[in-house]
Amino acid sequence: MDRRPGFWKFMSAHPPRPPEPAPRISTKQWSIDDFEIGKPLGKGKFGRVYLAREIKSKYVVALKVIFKQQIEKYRLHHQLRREMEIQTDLRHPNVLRLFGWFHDATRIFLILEYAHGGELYKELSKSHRFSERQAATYIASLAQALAYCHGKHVIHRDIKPENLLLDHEGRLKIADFGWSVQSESKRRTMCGTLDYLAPEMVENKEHDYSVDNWTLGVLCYEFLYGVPPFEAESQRDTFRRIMKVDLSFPSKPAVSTEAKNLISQLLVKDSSKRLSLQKIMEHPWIVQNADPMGSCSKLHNTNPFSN
Ligand code: AK3
Repeated sequence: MDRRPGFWKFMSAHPPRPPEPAPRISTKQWSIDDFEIGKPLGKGKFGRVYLAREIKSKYVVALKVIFKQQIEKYRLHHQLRREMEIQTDLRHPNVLRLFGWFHDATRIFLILEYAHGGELYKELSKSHRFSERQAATYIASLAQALAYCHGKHVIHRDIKPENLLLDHEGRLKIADFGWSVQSESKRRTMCGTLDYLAPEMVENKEHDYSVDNWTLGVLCYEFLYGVPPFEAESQRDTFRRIMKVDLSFPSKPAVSTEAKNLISQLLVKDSSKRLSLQKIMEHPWIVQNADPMGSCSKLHNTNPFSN
């Protein structure tokens, strides 16, 4: 019970207030002087990411620094602008927030939600592979985030472990919408790893939302086996393996039949026959293994009464 004087008078005079809106950081003109810069969090494409704190509010963020020279060299202005426009509109617990951006003479700064758990990719290389519970929880979180994005006509197109972050409770956040598009598909030029790309993407054909569903199959496989399914010595061989959907399940590590069933229904050449995001969330392997709270880190199980 609130005992502040005038509280009840206040309550009866006003209808219940709507929930507090998310901080509208993006409306202000920010500059580097508004932030204290902390430790580097990572080295990404075209720049570094730092832990930072907005001085006035003490709000902790991640600040990505991108060099304008690099953007100019690779002619990526439009792509970067598109990322900022797309991501500013996305609000989902499993999508890393982009709060705003600013620039100086040489650099562009992205003000991003800070993911305390860091890169999922590091967790994966540390433990080599995830438990079925962990894998199912991540796939369920990804399916929910992608369902939200697809509902807003956004295709991410670059889902891979390096672009997945974890928050302080081990919940997955999709990051880096640098390759994403809104509604109608656009062709892309190739660079970097092919491992996570669907056949229609490696062939540079028309593609739609279901490229992200394919990638969920690749990730699910990698989470459970520790290596992506079409890995090969050369890019050419990976290309061939993707085109043939040359999929095999090694006998070890032992993976449940249900998990293999889900993977097989996602790594399907005909994009219209891939399991929908809704069906992924209803799949028995997900239903039986995924933590509905979306976190399954060891960090999270600190309650002395659990178990
Ligand atoms: C914790 N790490 C697009 C282009 C060129 C938050 C760059 C943590 C982190 C964290 C981008 C990004 C990113 C999110 C994750 C940053 F379009 N969005 S990077 C590592 N640890 N917490 N964030 N890392 C383009 F021109 F091609 C260059 C981008 N975009 O980098 N976006």
